[in-house]
Amino acid sequence: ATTRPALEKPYYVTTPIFYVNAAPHVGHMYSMVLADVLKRWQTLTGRTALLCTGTDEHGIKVQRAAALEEVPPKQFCDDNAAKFEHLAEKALIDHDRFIRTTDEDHIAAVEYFWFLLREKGLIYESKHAGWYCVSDECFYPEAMIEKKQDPFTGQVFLASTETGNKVEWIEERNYHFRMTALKDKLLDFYAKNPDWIVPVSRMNEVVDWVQNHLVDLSISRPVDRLSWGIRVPGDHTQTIYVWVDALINYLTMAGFPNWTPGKEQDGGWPADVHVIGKDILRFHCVYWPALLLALDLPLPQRVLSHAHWTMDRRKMSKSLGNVVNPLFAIDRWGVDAMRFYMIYNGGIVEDSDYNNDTLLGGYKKLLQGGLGNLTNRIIRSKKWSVKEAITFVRGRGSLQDDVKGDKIMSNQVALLQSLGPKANEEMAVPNPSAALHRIMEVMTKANFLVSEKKPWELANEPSNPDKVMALNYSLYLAMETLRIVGILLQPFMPSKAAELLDILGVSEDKRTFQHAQVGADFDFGAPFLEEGKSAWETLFPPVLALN
Ligand code: ME8
Repeated sequence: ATTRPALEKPYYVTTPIFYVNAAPHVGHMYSMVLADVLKRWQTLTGRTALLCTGTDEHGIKVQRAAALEEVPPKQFCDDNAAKFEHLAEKALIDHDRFIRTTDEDHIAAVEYFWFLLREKGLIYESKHAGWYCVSDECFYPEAMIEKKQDPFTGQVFLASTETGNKVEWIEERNYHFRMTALKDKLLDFYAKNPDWIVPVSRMNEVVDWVQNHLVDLSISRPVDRLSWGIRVPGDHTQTIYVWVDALINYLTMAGFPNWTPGKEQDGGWPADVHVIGKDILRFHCVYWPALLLALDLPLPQRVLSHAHWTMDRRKMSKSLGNVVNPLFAIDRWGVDAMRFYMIYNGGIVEDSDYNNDTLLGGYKKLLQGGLGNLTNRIIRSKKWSVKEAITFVRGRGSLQDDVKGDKIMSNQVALLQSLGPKANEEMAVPNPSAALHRIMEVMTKANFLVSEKKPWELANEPSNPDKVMALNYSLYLAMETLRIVGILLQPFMPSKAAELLDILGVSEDKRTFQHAQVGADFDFGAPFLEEGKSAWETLFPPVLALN
């Protein structure tokens, strides 16, 4: 990392900005944690990285939610944005900005973006009639509308076939973005960048939409319908469509309109990854690139479109109310265990059902019984000194040769040597879940190694040189595993990984990706203890099962 050019563009990752019509749930936390893990991984490798999260505050949905509570919209937004910001803090999201679409610089960026679109002749005024869904904040074509019946009231209503949310018929004059003019450019871009969307399977949906459903986009609403939004520059009878407003947040963070191509190292645009849920794929993979292409701005490098958390197999959503409060979950399980669960079990391709038993099972097996147990077994024993084992191995300087004849040990060395590079490849996809699974597998193997080698028996024969060798090497490999795994877990479980590295006595400046290699550090092994303490706290204490 030290060899990177000084002016390299910072890595820039984003989350969606969330509607403030209701409080956050674990689905929102999932996007935040995914983005955070990506950012922290880059930081670990020595790259400057930026993360932006925030709230989407304009639009009919928020306007109505505020009216329902009889609170002025700005105050309603302040109250709810604070909840998302609080979640970001509690979830240890290392964000560089919490952006709000009511921020002044964002409003200026949106107005300027509009101005440029108009300059290019890509905005025109016309009558618009169609089915609008307030919940999804978008129009749906006739072919995507169906009749539905409310199971409680029996009332029949028209809804989107895609989301099941209610639509209403709207006829009005408004401004349109000539998106159809970008059709060929979009299709050409997709063809040239088949891995732009992760998972790749989602690309088909996007291409299909552009090929078969692309129409010009209605990008404003009359003020008497939508007053809570940014006014159209030069026409204050119209308000800018909330999705156009919202998407531009990614550029605001990068300094637009002061940001221009060539200033990549300043603001970070183009984003390296937009983390989104699959529910907003079309907005990010059709509308957003169309808007950027319209202004000849570079497109984001990649879109990570993750699957959903469900409750009893139904999408967790604010409108259904079947949500888990992430703050309660963090209080109950601890933030690191919660982050671990979300990444380890959360889906990118397939939805995951949120389940406390699964969470608790993983905690017990992998964290308490796996990582915590390995730490205890090796570090707490009075039968040996891990520091001495490390010094012993360092003195011999022939790790590869010494373990050559031992399958379990040489396997562990090989696994440790490839762990960093392989996890790095998976993070580049990005597939944090795969990286985390791999890290945990290597940890599990070390527990197996300890069970097989039985250092507690080897320690009984200090005069047998073979046993002494085996004792020192098994302790060393267990310690190396903990050290390397501890370093690589930092992006996933920032506070527990730091605790683990403290217990191992790994100094602060030796916790980088470059140190996650066999033999990169021989100076660790004596725990850093808080003043006045003679032993460290258990890394993963038992948690009560409340079920
Ligand atoms: O769509 N599982 O905001 P939103 C996983 N303001 N992730 C989930 C989820 C679930 N059950 N439910 C929500 C908006 N999410 C717009 C975005 S961006 C320029 C504007 C996450 O509050 C997921 O990331 O409805 C999803 O895409 C996002 O929250 C939708 O949040």
